Amino acid sequence: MSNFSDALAENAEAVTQVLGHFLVVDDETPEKSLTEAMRYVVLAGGKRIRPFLVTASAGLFNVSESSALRTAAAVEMVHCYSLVHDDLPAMDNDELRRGQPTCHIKYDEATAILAGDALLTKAFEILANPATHPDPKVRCELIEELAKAVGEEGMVGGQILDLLSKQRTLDKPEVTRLQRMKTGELIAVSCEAGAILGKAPEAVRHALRAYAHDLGLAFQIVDDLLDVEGNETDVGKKTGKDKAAGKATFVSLLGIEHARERAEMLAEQAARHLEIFEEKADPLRNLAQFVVERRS
Ligand code: GRG
Repeated sequence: MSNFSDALAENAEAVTQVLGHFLVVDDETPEKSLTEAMRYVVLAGGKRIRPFLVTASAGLFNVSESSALRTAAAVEMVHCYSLVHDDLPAMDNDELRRGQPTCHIKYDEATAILAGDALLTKAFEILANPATHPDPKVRCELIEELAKAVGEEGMVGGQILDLLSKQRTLDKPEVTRLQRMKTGELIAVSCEAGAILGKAPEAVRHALRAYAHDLGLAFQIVDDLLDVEGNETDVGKKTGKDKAAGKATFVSLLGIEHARERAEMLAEQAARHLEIFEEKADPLRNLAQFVVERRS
């Protein structure tokens, strides 16, 4: 796994550089505190799993490095926006994220809301720019698919279901649907982005979607396990929250042991969808293994 960790770290570094390049603080402007907050959020580390999915899937289709990294940076901006808004007092009210104070604690609530808004819109600005891909149809498709993945049918819809779940205990199909929307759809579009950039045929995209579907669920089950078994220092955020909030999770529904088995089974199943790509898909196979072995 150490070779994979190096590959993940190398990709994270490349994406971080691109993110930094998109967010330049202009000391001459009074609105510079907004850009500072955006930089604080996106340059704070994180595993950069979604950007890795974009560049690894783009690698299957000989997409240019610049197209892949710009798209990866856009996806990471959307992910970071969701973390900032999720941490707000009106949502999860968290003070720690990626091992440092959340955006509203470091700055203030209004700045955190605006930094999240500006990261979301910046992501679409990047995707719409011809430097991301010369073909406008490809850019439109990226924009459409990302918008669907993170809007009411995807992440934001999943977030409202999550907030509502505090009022009523959900069953397994309901938790699965919620998590698929809340975290799975962004993971899926990250995988599909490489195929969109590479104008890949539908059969190939179908295989990537199937991989992403299983990977997303495995990722969420491990997230639930980390909330129970992990500690704040390793995980970089408060743990034990799901139980305290009385929320149904894969762990509360399946138990720790079965939840871990399910995550491992899903990661293996995810890897099997990649057979058509042969060894070219090894980075995606390794990522599936990493997702179930992660400790943060
Ligand atoms: C507020 C619009 C809105 C959406 C929030 C995704 C989400 C919906 C909230 C994030 C809160 C959370 C802990 C979700 C569980 C899964 C998840 C997305 C974990 C964080 O992702 P990682 O582990 O984080 O990839 P890093 O920091 O490594 O990028």
